[in-house]
Amino acid sequence: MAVQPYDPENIFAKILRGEIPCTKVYEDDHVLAFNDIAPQAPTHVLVIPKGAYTSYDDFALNASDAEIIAYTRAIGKISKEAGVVEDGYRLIANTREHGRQDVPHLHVHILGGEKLPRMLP
Ligand code: IU
Repeated sequence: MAVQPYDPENIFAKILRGEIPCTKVYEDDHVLAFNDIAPQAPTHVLVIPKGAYTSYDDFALNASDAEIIAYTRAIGKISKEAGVVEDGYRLIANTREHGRQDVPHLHVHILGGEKLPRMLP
């Protein structure tokens, strides 16, 4: 299937533009993080880059080094601030159709706060 271009009307683009509210937990020049509206664990935060990247591969291949460092570092900081680091947590980046990505703006889920169900692989 062809890779879709970035859709500026996706819900996370609207959140970034302030058109839709979110419960913000972190923001810097390159990154925004907010609580998932349908949490799947006691801690469920979504971390998104501010740049217009559809998915993990788009970001990893096209973002600047500064954006990649900021995003990686922010995920570390947010996990620590959320208090999940000591007991452990899960990072998920559902990617495109087979990965069941619903919102076409890169987001990493941080899940923790309880022992999560085992998942494949
Ligand atoms: P996915 O990996 O694309 O399937 O994850 C999308 C997530 O975005 C999912 O967990 C939703 O609950 C979440 N979400 C949200 O936090 N706010 C919204 O307005 C919408 C979806 I639409």
